[in-house]
Amino acid sequence: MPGSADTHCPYCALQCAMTLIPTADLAPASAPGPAPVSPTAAPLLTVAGRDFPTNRGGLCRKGWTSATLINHPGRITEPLLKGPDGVHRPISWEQALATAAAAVRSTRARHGADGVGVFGGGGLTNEKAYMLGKFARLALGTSRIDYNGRFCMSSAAAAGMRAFGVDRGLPFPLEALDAASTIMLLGSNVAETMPPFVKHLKGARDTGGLIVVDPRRSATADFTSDGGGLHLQPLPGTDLTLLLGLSHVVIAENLADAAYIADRTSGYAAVARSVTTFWPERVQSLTGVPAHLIRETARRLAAGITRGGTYILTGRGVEQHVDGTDTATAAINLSLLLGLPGSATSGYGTLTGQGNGQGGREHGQKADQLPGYRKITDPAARAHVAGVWGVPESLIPGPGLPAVQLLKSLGQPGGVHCLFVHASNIAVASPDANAVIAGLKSLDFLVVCDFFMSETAAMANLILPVLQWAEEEGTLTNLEGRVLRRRRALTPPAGARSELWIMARLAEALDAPSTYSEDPETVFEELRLASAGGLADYSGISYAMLDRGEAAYWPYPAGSTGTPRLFTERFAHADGKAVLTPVTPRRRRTPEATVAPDAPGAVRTGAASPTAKAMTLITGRLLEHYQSGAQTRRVAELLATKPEAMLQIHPAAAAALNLTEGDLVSVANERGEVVCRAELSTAIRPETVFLPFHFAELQSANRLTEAATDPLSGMPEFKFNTVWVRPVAAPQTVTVPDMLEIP
Ligand SMILES: Nc1nc2c(c(=O)[nH]1)N[C@H]1C(S)=C(S)[C@@H](COP(=O)(O)OP(=O)(O)OC[C@H]3O[C@@H](n4cnc5c(=O)[nH]c(N)nc54)[C@H](O)[C@@H]3O)O[C@H]1N2
Ligand SMILES: Nc1nc2c(c(=O)[nH]1)N[C@H]1C(S)=C(S)[C@@H](COP(=O)(O)OP(=O)(O)OC[C@H]3O[C@@H](n4cnc5c(=O)[nH]c(N)nc54)[C@H](O)[C@@H]3O)O[C@H]1N2
Ligand code: SF4
Ligand SMILES: [Mo]
Repeated sequence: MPGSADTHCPYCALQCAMTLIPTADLAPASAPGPAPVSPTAAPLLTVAGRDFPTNRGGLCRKGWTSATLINHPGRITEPLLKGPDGVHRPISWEQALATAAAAVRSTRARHGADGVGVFGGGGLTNEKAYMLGKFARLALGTSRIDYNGRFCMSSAAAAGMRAFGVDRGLPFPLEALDAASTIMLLGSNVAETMPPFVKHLKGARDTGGLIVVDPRRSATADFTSDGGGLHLQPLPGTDLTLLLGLSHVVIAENLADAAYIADRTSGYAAVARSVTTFWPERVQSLTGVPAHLIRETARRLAAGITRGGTYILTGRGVEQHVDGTDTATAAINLSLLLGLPGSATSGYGTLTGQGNGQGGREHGQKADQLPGYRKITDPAARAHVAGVWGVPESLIPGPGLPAVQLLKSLGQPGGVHCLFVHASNIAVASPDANAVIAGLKSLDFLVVCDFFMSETAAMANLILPVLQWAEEEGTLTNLEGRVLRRRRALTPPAGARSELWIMARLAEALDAPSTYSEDPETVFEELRLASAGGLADYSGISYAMLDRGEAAYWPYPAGSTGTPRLFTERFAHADGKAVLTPVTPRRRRTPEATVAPDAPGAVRTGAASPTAKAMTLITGRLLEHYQSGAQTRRVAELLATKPEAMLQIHPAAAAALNLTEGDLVSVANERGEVVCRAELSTAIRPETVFLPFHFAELQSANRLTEAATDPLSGMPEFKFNTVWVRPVAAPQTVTVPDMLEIP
């Protein structure tokens, strides 16, 4: 049995370092420090924070309680096949693999190879994400693979590629923030989404240099009151306009770095022209942010550069919009005007979300991508990867469909009819979730790899039980672009299998070309070769050097020492310059303009009720829950603290609806309805309401979100939707399912 292991948290991209100690190895008195784990069964592991530059020994509640999921009573430990009666029953692995292979063959025969689809996840290790891309293209022969990172990092990635020629979320180590005097966070609530990250804001916070842009006074925005920082509270979806206003002031007040712009960028003239009409008073009228705060922000950003450094960071609040790429581009343009990217003490970055949100977007689970962040349409990239795989280049399919389009194609003519899902709970996390659920129901066959009965797994014809983080070896790439080792502390349950094993066995059953190792280190060695020469080059990284504790920031070509800080000399475009691209806001809808209360189907129940109020819905996260909640809703301690979704609403809006704290509300639009309790708070703008997306069924925020997408990135609109809010009379309509009771 493996012993204690130095590894990293199973959840977010901060990848806090932790040590896992098998409980059996611990004498009762020797537990190192407090590990407030409250299990439903006796825990098999004790979690201890471990010192590391990003988390400095700290973990959030999710990390501390993560081990309770290892031997959770709801853990799936045998393959399950759904019978004609809709009941899942255990079958052997031999039967499971034969059933999956037969489903693939039958769909292929009826609909062609593109009738089979794969949906991956940014939580998968580099090895699994790499193998999933290869498995889809060679073993299934399909182009139809994409993943949940499309909902997460795609807009920031597209903007980074356009401006810098490369997409690494933070092009500098996180510790660089410590010395900065000025940090602007746009649409990011790190106090709840990466609590140990907050340590790195301390310097800026203490000196009044923290600037937070969020329509809510989030826990992070609250920090700005400490030392005289700024909280800008724009109307949701108006960040692009606000950023143009900031660039306008930077140029108008001669705060731009002219020498840097001349040496290191192209496209200045067009960008300067594009911001001329965005003077602060006009921007105030469009965004709701006072003109004097816009001027003050621009001045502070510029002044901070020589006082320790200025950083501009974006999160999902500005990126998860149909204009998310342009908004991220506007943030990059502002940074470039100020001369931040590539400076030794200042910078621009985006905060990657999922555990392997960075590495998971580099090695081929994206619809248009081959390993090493290569384009699948690039003949040289195809030839290189075909060489590594030992197959003719013609066997590699072309680009597939981005996630939202892939999900829209489920069960449609020419679409996907048999789907494999790895590491995503799409029935809860996708925009317009009711439509996605209908699509999943219309499939010929759904295979879900998971260790819990997620809402998506519950719909599957076949569930294949996989390993949890503490049971597997591999690598993940954190939000800094640093490659980390995940290490095994426990022997997995007898019936669970690694995804590498599953893909290897299925490839065999499908007579696939090339090789599919089930050993993570062997797969990593292949990934190194496949990534060599690409943008995300891992060829100089090995398990051995990671195990010696060496820091590995990509690009890390063989023979180099890696790249902690990017752009110090040049950007990744051919001429070495960063590209300034002019962007302009497209007209946005107002709540009142979109859905009339009496429009057919506008609101499922009580649409024409005089008490219904049109409001803007934004969605996001709570500290206690992770993503679709498939994991954290099963942690007793977390569920006890946040057992249900609550609609955050301003007291003035609530008063107009005759709502008081804890009242039931219906939140609805033409796509669906959520019923939950109201939480009155002056932290939110009066025309806006907020819902977390961690809950399912009648509390699933994605029943309301729109599947419209950003034309450049494919990002859906998660953070600007129109809803009708009204009180609900009958309290018994809301029951919170007790996840711990679910088998
Ligand atoms: N507790 C917890 N932590 C997590 C996760 C989790 O599910 N739970 N998930 C991880 C992942 S995958 C990700 S991607 C990250 C996400 O981390 P964040 O980006 O910090 O998370 P969100 O809560 O989605 O959005 C951040 C803020 O954006 C604001 N916002 C909404 N609309 C707008 C807008 O139009 N403009 C502006 N300026 N702000 C807006 C919201 O009010 C919210 O406070 O978190 C990671 N960490
Ligand atoms: N309304 C709204 N919707 C959103 C967002 C939002 O802000 N608002 N944010 C979006 C963002 S940023 C993201 S990242 C997505 C995330 O949403 P999802 O893609 O649903 O992410 P998770 O809930 O983490 O789902 C992971 C599933 O995979 C399982 N799992 C974990 N590790 C593994 C593994 O190694 N292998 C396998 N096979 N399974 C594993 C878990 O048990 C869980 O069921 O949600 C998006 N949806
Ligand atoms: S901040 Fe993220 S990585 Fe750190 S303990 Fe919490 S969930 Fe885990
Ligand atoms: Mo994410």
